Amino acid sequence: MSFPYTEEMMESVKKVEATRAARMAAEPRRMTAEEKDALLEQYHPDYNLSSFAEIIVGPNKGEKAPKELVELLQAKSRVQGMTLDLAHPDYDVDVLVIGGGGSGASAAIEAHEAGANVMIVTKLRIGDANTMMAEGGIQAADKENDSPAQHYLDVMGGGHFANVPELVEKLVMDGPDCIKWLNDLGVLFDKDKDGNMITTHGGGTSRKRMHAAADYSGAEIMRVLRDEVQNRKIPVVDFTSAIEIIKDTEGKAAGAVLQNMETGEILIARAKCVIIATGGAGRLHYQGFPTSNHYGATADGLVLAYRAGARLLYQDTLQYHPTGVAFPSQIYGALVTEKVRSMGAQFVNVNGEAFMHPLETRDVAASGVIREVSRGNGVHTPLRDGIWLDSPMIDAIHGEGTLEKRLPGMLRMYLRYDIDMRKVPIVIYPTLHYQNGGVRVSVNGMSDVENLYVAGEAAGGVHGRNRLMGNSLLDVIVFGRNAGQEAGKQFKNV
Ligand code: MEZ
Repeated sequence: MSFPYTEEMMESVKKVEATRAARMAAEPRRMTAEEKDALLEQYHPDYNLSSFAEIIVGPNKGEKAPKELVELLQAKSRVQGMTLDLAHPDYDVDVLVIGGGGSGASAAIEAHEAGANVMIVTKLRIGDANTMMAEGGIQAADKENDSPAQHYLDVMGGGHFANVPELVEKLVMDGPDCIKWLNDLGVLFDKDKDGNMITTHGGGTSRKRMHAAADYSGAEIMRVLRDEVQNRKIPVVDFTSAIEIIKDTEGKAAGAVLQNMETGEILIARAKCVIIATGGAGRLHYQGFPTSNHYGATADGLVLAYRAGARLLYQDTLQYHPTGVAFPSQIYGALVTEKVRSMGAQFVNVNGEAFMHPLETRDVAASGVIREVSRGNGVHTPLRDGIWLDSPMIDAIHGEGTLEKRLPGMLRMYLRYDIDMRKVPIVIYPTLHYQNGGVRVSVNGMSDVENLYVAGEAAGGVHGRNRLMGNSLLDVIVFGRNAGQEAGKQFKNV
């Protein structure tokens, strides 16, 4: 196979191969604590929070939210000037779930379980969501050498202790039960020959607690949740966007104004409780970054909740996944799962130097990649300079056939462009991946507006200023279920 790499790139590949050979020849042993410290200093001697803040906030530094979001928040209401007949709604339900991804589906299932009359409304179709695109896995501390307390410390440390502690506690305490719930619903998690779940490390995690279904974990979870919604006959109104939250005379959420995306028709949904589960904002391409997000991730939940009177948290912090595709340009910005690094692939610069530990937290790793490229040590490709991710290392460490078995989606994605990641490294650069903040919620999932719940990426506080790998899928399931259960209880009292 001839790779579409330039001669210059192939020259650099030889240097990466030499680094790999030297690493494989070195006698494997654990590093001492002193060696680890020295290495960390060498990797990011001038790393500190404020230097990273400059990278993430960039030209908007000092503003509370990126300008793209400020514009959306200031946009005039789309229902102004329209006469709406709230007395004769088109839909009348106990619980209205806005959003058809992992958190919306989980919320709907639990509210239905509680006996509520539930409806999902989604501007695309159920499953058209970031959950579907999640690759690497879902974290939960359910192994003997692990504990929710250990998980808690990792999440707080990863989030720079800006996390809301009660939300983190809920996340980690409910984690093991969520894995069981998903497994019982039929998610085909990776298991060994004895039926035990296989778990791996992620950046910033002190234990192997990443549960996966190859490298299409989110798609597998979404498949099962969608089936469950269908089995329960929960109505789904698709291609219909929520454009305003309706509040009653006491200021409580009481439904939503909807708009059919195909016909433009305005519809009224009345509800005793509303759950916003519309995901994040990555598709706004803040600061012109490419994104790993699906095309519906346009901050809808933030805007809906804010206009209804809810508060937003940490709008100045976004997550750049360190490994987005930099080459080939046809898939620029697509996600290269962190699992590639969990399984041993190193970041290597154009000179063949492995300059950073592969399992740094994402904020450190993304800033490390940007810094290395800006120092002129990037791999030159036609679209943008990036960094090698030494994917052939995976088979070198774990044996031939491992990459094919554990990362089939990645392998296929690159083979389409004549790049065999088992044989040559791939070029990466950070891609806009996640909104760390979101709508402020209490531990029962309710926003500052009564009867308005927010779950999943639309809500903020769990991850502080930086999320760890696999905690988004967990957040989506834990807090989606939680909002559904709480709304289910609530509707009985309304
Ligand atoms: O949690 C994530 O964002 C995740 C697991 C992504 C990935 O690298 O696969």
